[in-house]
Amino acid sequence: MTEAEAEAVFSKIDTDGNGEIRLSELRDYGKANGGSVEGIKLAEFVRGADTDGDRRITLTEFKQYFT
Ligand SMILES: [Ca+2]
Ligand SMILES: [Ca+2]
Repeated sequence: MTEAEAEAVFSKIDTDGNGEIRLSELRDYGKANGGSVEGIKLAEFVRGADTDGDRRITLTEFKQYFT
C-alpha cells in the first residue's frame, strides 16, 4: 500500500491517537475485522511489524511493514 494508505490504516487502529499501536488496540481492531489486519493475522502482524520487540507498533514500524 502507499504511505498515505498505511497512515490512514494506522490512525484507524490507534484509537487513542498516541502514535503507537498497543496490543489491546490491535485486538479491538481485529475483533471488528475477523482477527486480521488488512488480511494478515494479528499474531503474524505483530511478529513481523514490531521490529524492536517492545510489543508496540509505531507509525514508523507500521509503514516499514506495509510499504
Ligand atoms: Ca495507541
Ligand atoms: Ca515496536
